[in-house]
Amino acid sequence: MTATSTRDAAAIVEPVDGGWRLPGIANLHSHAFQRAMAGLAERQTHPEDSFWTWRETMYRMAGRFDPDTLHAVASQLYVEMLEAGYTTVCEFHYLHHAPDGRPYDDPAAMSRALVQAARDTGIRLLLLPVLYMTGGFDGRPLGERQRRFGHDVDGYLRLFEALRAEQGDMLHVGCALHSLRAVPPDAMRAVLAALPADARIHIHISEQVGEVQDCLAIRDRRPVEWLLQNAGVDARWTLVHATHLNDWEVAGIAKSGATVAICPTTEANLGDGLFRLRDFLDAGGAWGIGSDSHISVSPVEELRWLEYGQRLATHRRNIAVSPASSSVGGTLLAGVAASAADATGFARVADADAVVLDGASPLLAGATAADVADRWIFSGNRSMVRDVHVGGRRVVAGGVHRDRDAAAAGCARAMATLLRDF
Ligand code: NGQ
Ligand code: ZN
Repeated sequence: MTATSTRDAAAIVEPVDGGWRLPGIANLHSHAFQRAMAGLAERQTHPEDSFWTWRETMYRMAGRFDPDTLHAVASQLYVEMLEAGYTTVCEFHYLHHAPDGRPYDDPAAMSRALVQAARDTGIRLLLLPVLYMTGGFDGRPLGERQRRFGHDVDGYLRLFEALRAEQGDMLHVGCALHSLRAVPPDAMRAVLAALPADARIHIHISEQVGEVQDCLAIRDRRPVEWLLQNAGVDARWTLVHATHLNDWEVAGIAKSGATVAICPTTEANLGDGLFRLRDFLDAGGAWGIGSDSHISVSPVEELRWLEYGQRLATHRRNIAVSPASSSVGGTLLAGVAASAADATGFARVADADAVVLDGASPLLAGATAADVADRWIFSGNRSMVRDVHVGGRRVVAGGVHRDRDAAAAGCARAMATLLRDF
């Protein structure tokens, strides 16, 4: 375990003038475009609706974006993230090409739309261009609606390097492998070998039982087992979901130093299953949260449901605690703070990225540093976020982002296009 995660959680909550300062929260997993379909996949399309039928709706939405609409939807999303207390976002980006699969004149046009949205709104961005090559473990070619996601290894590395040239204080560029089903083993090895030593690597893994079964059938290993045995997983890696794990895999991820990006609201929405949180904490594993499909944009709700899922499954209370802290909120907040630097590549800058909760909120009346985290996470849905600072700049004041209205207007225009006959 890292030093931060064993520290008393109260130590990362500090009293400031009229409020309480917390570290800025890193959102470890985002597909910005999916914000446009939040609430639009909640009607039955099949008697046995599942992750896979949801994915069909998602592909329909994915097919409608261009750089302008992506910029508009991402800008609104990043405003919402900042107002909720996220100060860094890891964007797992695979809408690379035009809908027919042909690259844009600038092959990085869609990536640049995300970079611009992050710049405009003031959120820190780890951009993760995604390598996506095949439609399944059997190596089948991409389907028609997946074509805009695809690259060969050389084309991918050209995109990666073009984006990497733009890295700066507020923008890092890492590598995402979409999933084991979308990246053949030899391509994975070629890309990993070409990456700079400090590049972060994110991958979707073991989210669905069907994926575990296909991997066992074709690679004779479970997905996490295969990855740990074949990819040199270490602290530069973030494993997204890692829902279905056996004991060996729980211990193996923890020992590797990789971070697990748990996305509780999306995993609930898609019927994925529950992460083995208590076992992973006992193994000393590093973890953080992501809002993924953005059916909720709130670190409070992610952390609350991370804990509530465990309670519902075990019929117990107060699961996420540590030897250093009996506070669930404090343990959760310390957990996300501890993994942020490894997962995002941005070193923690003590005061530059911070969230100030409003000390005047009735829900914080009489609060102490020892109970602020619990009260923030477990007392409802009225936002307590007053100010948010990123890179030393205040981007949210009095709970409102400096460009809230402009972002909402731009998003409304984009949504009118995106939803036409959806
Ligand atoms: C994604 N989302 O890439 O957006 C995926 C769905 C897939 C989640 N896994 C597509 N939650 O996995 O093929
Ligand atoms: Zn995802």
